Amino acid sequence: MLDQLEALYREALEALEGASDDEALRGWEREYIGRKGKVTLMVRRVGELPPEERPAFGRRANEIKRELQAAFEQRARQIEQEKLARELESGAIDVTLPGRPVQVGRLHPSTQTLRRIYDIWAEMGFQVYLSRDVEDDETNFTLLNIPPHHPARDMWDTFYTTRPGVLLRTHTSPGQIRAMREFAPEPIRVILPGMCYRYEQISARSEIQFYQVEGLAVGHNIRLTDLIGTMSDFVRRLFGPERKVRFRASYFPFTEPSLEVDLDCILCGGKGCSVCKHTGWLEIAGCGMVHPVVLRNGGYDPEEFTGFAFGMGPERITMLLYGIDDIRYFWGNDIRFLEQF
Ligand code: FA5
Repeated sequence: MLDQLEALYREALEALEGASDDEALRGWEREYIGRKGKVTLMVRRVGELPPEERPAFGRRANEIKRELQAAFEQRARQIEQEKLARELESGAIDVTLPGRPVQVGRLHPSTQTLRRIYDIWAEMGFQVYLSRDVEDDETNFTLLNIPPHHPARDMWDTFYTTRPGVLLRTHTSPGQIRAMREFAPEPIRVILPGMCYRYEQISARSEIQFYQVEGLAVGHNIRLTDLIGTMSDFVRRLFGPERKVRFRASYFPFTEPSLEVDLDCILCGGKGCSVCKHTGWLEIAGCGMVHPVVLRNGGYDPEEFTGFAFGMGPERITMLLYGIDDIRYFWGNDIRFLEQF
């Protein structure tokens, strides 16, 4: 029966050569490899063979089926091209017609904002340092001066993994420790962008995953005025020179003193609207002077070194830049939203 199969295979290949149009091709498909085709029926007869011959027959049958299918597809492409060539020669195809527009992809709005932020900090001498998304409890909290049971841990609702002490970072600040430990005692100036995760109630302003861009400068004689000047400069470079910037006292366990940076509301110009909750100001970043405990945990002597750090949210910044009123659009995968950027 194997011989019969081989003969049928050769016959099928020859017949395929002779098929010169779509109709003949479909006829060939039915006759040989269709559900009731000759090859299919012969393959089904495997049960008539003595058991020891079946595996070899089955293997060869599968090969032949694959090869005939491939030969069929190749012949179909050939016939299509021949048809096209004939149409071109006879002038039935108008090659001067404009082509169909090609759909072009684009960058996600968060990526666009991140790149603007990188460019501005690069102009100010900050390098990008990438830290990890999956962190340990110690680096995410303890080394940042947030020991277990410190009430400040309430500020970050955390996604813990099933492995004790391993979590998804709630902010990019643990990257400060990793960068310091890599570079100490050299002065550093880095930004640390990355995705953060918080087990929060999703709302128009809060997502459970969002980007942050952290910044860290450590060196000699870095003062609070350097932080204020640098942040003001950044805000004006991103939002325009006419913007007003305000600093408010705040609290973060890993900075002392701590500040929050506000921008006069882009939408209402400071008069008060629903976006700025009628205050005329929008918060865009947290910042402060690196706490001596954190400097020491990073490998710097706080008697000799000082530094500043900041953290900002690119999605919130994108919302301000484009007047987007709901953060849920960012990861909702609605192409109508994404196409606008
Ligand atoms: C922090 O996470 C601090 N680590 C920032 C910091 C770094 C302060 C260094 C001082 C020194 P905060 O929780 O405020 O702070 O978050 C910082 C920014 O992340 C916010 O201003 C906001 O833009 C963004 N952000 C925070 N939570 C969310 C959320 N749920 N959805 C979207 N963006 C968020």
